[in-house]
Amino acid sequence: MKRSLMTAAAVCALGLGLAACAGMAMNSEAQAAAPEQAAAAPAFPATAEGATAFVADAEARLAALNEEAARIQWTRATNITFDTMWLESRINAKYTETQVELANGAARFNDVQVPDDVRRKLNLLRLGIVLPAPNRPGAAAELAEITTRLDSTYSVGKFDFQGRQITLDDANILIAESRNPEETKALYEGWRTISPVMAPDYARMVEIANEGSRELGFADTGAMWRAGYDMDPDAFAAETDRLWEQVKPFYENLHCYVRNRLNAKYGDAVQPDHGPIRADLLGNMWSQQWGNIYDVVAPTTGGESSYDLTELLTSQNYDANRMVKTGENFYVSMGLDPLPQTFWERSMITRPQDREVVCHASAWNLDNLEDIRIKMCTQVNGDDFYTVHHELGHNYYQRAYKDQPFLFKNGANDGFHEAIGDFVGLSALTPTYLNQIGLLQTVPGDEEDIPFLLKMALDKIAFLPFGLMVDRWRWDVFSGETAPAEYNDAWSANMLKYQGLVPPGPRPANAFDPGAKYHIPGNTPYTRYFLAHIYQFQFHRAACKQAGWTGPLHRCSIYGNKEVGERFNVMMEMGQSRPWPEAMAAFTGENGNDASAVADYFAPLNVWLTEQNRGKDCGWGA
Ligand code: X8Z
Ligand code: ZN
Repeated sequence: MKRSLMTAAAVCALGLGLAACAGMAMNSEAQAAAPEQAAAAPAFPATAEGATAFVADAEARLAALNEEAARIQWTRATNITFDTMWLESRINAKYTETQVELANGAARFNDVQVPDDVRRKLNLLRLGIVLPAPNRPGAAAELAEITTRLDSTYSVGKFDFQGRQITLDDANILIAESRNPEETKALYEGWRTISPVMAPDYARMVEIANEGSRELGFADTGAMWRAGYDMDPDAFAAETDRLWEQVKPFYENLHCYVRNRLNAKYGDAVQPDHGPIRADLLGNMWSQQWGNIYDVVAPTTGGESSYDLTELLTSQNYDANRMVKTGENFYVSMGLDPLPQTFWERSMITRPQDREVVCHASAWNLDNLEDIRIKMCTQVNGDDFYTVHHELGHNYYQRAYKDQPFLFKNGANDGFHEAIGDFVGLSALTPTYLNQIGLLQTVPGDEEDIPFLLKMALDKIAFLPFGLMVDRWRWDVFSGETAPAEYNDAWSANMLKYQGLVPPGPRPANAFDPGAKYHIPGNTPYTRYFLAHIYQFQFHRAACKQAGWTGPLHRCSIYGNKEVGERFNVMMEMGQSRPWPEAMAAFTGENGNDASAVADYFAPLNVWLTEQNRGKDCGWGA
């Protein structure tokens, strides 16, 4: 959820952001900034009572402004015009100015002894801004104009493909289905023609946000983002390295296997059997999930998969609304309340034909109470079946913590927010569940375990290095390590380093490939998804244990399990009121990040992949 620039309204759109936050002590630079800001703060004495009153006032002001901002943001995201962009820039500038004023005001209480919850809220005021503006006239307005323009430019992007103008939705389907490398190359390169225009705006945005971050006592905006995890920012970065080292051998195994199968299909001229993989051959515009090319890499010996989720959905005439209803039904089966009627009246579930919208899926709470909605350009396919569960996870989390005070209405950390729906999705993709809801006629036997796990790994394991590399690029951009002239080369270097991928051909001199991935122009921090890809397996393993499941984890479904639902809801209701390890412990009994659950889930596949790769030269030498 964002609440920086933006408000707490949407998770995933525009980098909402109280996501960051935590019980960090103020550092000395922040304390030094306090005296000059004190004059701007209202007259709350520097006492415990003064701090409590200051926080109550801040929460009331932010809550009111947040709802107004959310409704304007929704209006712009579901109808992009000159006027809605104008309105959004204006309210976002006002919101950012208020957030910065309050963050600076909070610093007055750095040396005051205050109750724990008040200290946490004072810290959250400072850490909950995704892109702060500096405190000089015009800065917040300039920043807001740029961010609205970047997000809108991405969202209206179209390019020419085989003689017609296509949207990203069209391109996503084509790149998923095409097995012609010339076509996939044209799609990959075509979509990236929408982003060079963004590069100057992006560089300017980095300058302004860094100026704002420094005024709040951070070295740069990336350092501010890393501070939101209830631990020292450097320790957090090291923690992501540690998790990556834990899962990297799985990824290298998968990479090696997929590369060999692509080589067998396309030949050495298109995909050599060594070195990096050509990014456009993986069935996804950003090569972030590879499940769409399951048919190309399916096992040639042993079991075969007897179904394809997209085919099941289309053959049973599912439409977008029915997919969302099906998603809701899963949450209801866990004992959670049905979605309110207003969800159905106010959500945007398919792409409107008469106007420009932000199609990238997001979940919103407009009034911080019950006005929850999703905004998706849903298509009837397996990917969007999963995304529906993902988005509803955000909505169910938002509703669960709605009775918390305003500053605690957020995920335990931003990775939690992304992991709720993914955790539910892990059960919703099991053949057992698909059979229970009548989509699949027969539950396959264990001969289909490897095909199933391979399909899952193509999405979940393939995602991990992408989940890491996006913010590794941004952290370097914000720190100045990567200058604007190096933006694109640094992006390609990260693709190679983390994912072992290369673009299908040389990139043009003016390329700005990062801008062709929503979360860059949308300013949504991305490490949250890397974390979510660990947390969802921790949640799943714990839930299956609670359910008394003793079989393999990939066959476990918690559909219909109200006890698990109740315990899960206890964690969700906590919102951001406590440091995230306490929320993790409340549901799983574990109090840290632990990639061993990923290893447990995929263990049989990893053995199988190791066998398949025997004698092969794995890795890509970068
Ligand atoms: O952006 C999303 C969600 C909305 S929070 C659709 N995801 C990331 C992406 O699409 O890049 C979910 C998986 C990763
Ligand atoms: Zn999400």
